Amino acid sequence: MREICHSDLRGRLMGVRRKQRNGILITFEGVEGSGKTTQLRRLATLLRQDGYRVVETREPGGTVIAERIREVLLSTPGRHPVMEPLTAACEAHLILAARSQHVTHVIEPALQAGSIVLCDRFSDSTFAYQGYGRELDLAALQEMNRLSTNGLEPSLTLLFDVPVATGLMRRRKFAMEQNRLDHETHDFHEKVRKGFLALAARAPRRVKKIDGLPHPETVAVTVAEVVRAFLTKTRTKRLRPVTHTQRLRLHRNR
Ligand code: ATM
Repeated sequence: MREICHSDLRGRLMGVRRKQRNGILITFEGVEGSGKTTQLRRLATLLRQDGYRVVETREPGGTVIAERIREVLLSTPGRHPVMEPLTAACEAHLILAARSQHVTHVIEPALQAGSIVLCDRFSDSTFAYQGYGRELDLAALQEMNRLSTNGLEPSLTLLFDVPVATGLMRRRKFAMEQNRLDHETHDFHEKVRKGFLALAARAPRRVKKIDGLPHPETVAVTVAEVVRAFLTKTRTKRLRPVTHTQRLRLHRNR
């Protein structure tokens, strides 16, 4: 109880006001090549068929400014020979700056409108990549992250776990999509994977670990089971279903 009062007071001191959120934020996490993006798209289709309003988004990115920050963060030095190396602290600040834009302009409004927001990476990626991978201070990252998210945390996180070697091999098949972080060492990606697993162990109710090795069809079945069970158990009444007319319109626009 004292803990809650303390953080609430700190929130007010930082100018953070708690907002009424009707929707649900579900985040997709994992090392590169874990298959999370494919699964996010499939789940979005499924949930829309179930009648939910769904917003698909990603980090870093999701707004015009955040997408510009993404370009800076992920461009490989080879493409910009005069670009100086990005420091770990600069990388963290850029990611958190992009998150602030994304939370304020996309995620919060969607949650207030009663949507299910499916986000490809969120705070856990910062703790895994910048905390465990780059070895920046985790407590400092958590504090800074709170400022960017206004205290918003996912209701459910799906962590797609694959061995690093498998993930990187899958990524290399799509050489055009290689980004600056893909060129990090195997050891770096191992630290990131360990970070994700440690975060999952610390928050077992929120983070559901899913084996990312089987065929995507098989993984999708597991994802659907986990998410439907979660939605049945939680605040589905607060989610605003899409009306029949809206559904027809959405269908036509696709
Ligand atoms: P995707 O390839 O999943 O879109 O992610 C882009 C990169 O952003 C990913 N790099 N690799 N390889 C991880 C990185 N990233 C962070 O380092 N910290 C973060 O907080 C986020 C959201 C992404």
